Amino acid sequence: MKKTTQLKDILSSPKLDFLMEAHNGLSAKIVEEAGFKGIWASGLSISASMGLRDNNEASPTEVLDILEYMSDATDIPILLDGDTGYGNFNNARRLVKKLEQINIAGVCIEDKLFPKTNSFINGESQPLTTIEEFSGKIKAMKDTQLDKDFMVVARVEAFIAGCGLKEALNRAEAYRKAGADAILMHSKKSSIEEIEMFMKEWSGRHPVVIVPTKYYNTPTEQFRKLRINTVIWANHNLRAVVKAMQIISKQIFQEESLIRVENQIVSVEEIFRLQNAEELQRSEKKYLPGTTKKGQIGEVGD
Ligand code: SPV
Ligand code: MG
Repeated sequence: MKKTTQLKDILSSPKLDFLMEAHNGLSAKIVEEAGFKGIWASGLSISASMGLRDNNEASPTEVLDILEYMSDATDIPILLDGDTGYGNFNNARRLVKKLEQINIAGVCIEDKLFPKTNSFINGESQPLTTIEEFSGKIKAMKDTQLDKDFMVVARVEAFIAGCGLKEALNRAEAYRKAGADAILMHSKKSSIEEIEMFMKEWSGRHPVVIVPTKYYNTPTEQFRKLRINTVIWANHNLRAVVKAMQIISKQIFQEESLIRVENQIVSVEEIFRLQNAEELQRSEKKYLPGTTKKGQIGEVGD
């Protein structure tokens, strides 16, 4: 099945599904191997892994380069966190064109201003764009896609900006009418109360995606009860890897030795496996006969 169709199934099926964050080719592969049906290419994680802030400091081209590695490394669909679409409708529709070329299944855009700020920073200064401007952007993106199953998800930042339920509902409805394939309703509350209020009023009129980073204490069963379609675990691989690297760097620095470290980390062979090094060895036998003798190019593990 095409990646776009797979993502469409994830987003629109009434059964709760999950997207897991990845930020490069390796983490994308790890997400796929863990069993997830789809990947969230997080703006926060991709920018952080570049050593940049989540303020559109990375150019669209730089993000597209990372996405291409992620797409090539995996067979499951990727939903890009496309921030605001990197500008107005014109930038956003060009983004769709480029994403389709590298087999990215969909993009989520948020109704803020370019350059964006991460939703969990400076809550008071998260200016929203107008409903009209954002609706035009969604329409332009949907009109541009060549594959009918390419997904455009509209992210409502009304709660993040401190606007109430009425504004959140108005915006979600306008974006649904503009052609968005799903609504991502974001909240930075530590409880699910805003999402719960929204879901009650929304009453299943279009698929809903949530990002429970701040209300992580909510049992998943509650998401099912509220009839949420998709949950994004948005930044947990980045945070896991930061913790692991901080611990190991500190330990090696302090101990000036690898003796106690080796059994805390994966083997070099595991890295080769993730890189599919074995495939290259097999291909060399087929395409470069007589050149895989010990000591020559193509030997893995020496
Ligand atoms: C991201 O992962 O970059 C997101 C989700 O946009 S959040 O950071 O939770 O707003
Ligand atoms: Mg983001």
